[in-house]
Amino acid sequence: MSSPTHRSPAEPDLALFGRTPRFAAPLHVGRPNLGDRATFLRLTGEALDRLWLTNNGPLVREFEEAVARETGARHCIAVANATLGLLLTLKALGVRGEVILPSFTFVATANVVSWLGLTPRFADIDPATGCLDPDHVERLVGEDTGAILGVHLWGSVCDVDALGEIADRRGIPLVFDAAQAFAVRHQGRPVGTFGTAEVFSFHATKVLNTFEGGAITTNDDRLANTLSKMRNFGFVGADRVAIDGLNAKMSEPCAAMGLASLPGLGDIIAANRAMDARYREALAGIPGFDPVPSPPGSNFHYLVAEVDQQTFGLSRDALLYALHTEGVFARRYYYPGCHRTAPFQSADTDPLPVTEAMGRRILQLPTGTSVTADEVDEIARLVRACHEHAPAIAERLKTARPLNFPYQSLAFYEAAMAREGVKVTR
Ligand code: T4K
Repeated sequence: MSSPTHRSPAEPDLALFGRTPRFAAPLHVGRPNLGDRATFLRLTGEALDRLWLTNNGPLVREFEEAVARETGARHCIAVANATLGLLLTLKALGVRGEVILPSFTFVATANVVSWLGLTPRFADIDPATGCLDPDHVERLVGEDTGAILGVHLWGSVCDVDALGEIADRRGIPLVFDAAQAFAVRHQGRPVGTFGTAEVFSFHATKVLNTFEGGAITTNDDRLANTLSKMRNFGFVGADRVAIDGLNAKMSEPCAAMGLASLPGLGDIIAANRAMDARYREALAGIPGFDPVPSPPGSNFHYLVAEVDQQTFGLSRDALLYALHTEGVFARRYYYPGCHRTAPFQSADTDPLPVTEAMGRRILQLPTGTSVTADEVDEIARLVRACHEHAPAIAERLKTARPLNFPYQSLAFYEAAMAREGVKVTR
């Protein structure tokens, strides 16, 4: 990149052209929302005083009750993370054979299926929601299908009725990966009671976090009972192991973080909603840059947009490159789709045209309580500037080099350039 002193005055006001990046401190997708610090420290201090740090302690039990109340589910089983929650749920349900799931999800959803020795059958998604397309599920479901594993994405909820109908007809469980869907409502009903069971993530990057953590909610008494044993190695007494379990317990400090955050969750969602509206207003009318609508019951945790290369003037990845140079670490959840990742690319997969198209077009802009309204406006101005200077940026990228940023691997850069029709010579 040229240094600011050698900049041509006609060049765009962008870091790619040697200007100072807009954001000195990078903005991320997934900065944690922190709960009330004093409450967290008090609760954690009490756990230390009790010398009771994990193994179904009082804070974990209180957190489980709070999550059950929030979701309306009869049972909540707190776990160490959503990945283990999903693993235990499919295991406890005795799922065999094939599991139908979207490819358009975080790889954890598919990891769980393969770790259980089950066969993933990837189905396409509904372009309106990013969630499983029930018509494709219907075509995939057969004698070997052991379960349907839907994913509620970006604050949208799967077509729970259509999927429920297919699962009921086949007599197979319907499990929802609700990792991103805590406090999301669907037709007025909170996520947590759909299907056979739902699994939330409370990872640091989620709307409510327990550092690492997750929870399974279900109305099925037997399943809940099995799960609570399974997450504790299968123990049913001090030295009696009744079932095949593992260690998926949530610790007391993690539960303390959840308890310190839950009372403020309504405020966080209100702030998310305001940010969502501000983004939409500030981004309005940028050709080829279309924010994906947030459903009314969303937790508004993600701002997702689709980039149409033809109309915007740059590919999604070229835009990401330009944003990253400015300190805006937009992400592309979920590219390239699980079916194109190493562990799953040999799976027997139908064509997934919507998954492929969405994967190439979508990006997420920084959100969360650490992003200010002024920063939202500045990000929107930046996106607009990238559109206005698209030809100059595309030209500039031909000689740009990979950035030394966490998400700017050489492969990322090469893929971005390939979309611009430029082959990178190393
Ligand atoms: N199913 C679905 C649909 C999911 O989305 C997820 C998780 C799961 C299942 C599995 O849930 P868990 O087993 O994790 O409970 C992140 C999260 O690590 C992952 O939990 C999440 N989905 C996924 C959507 O996003 P990465 O690899 O993109 O995370 P990472 O480390 O790059 O963090 C994202 C951004 O957040 C960074 O730009 C920096 C910022 N950050 C992150 C952490 C951890 C912070 O500012 N502070 C932090 O402490 O996967």
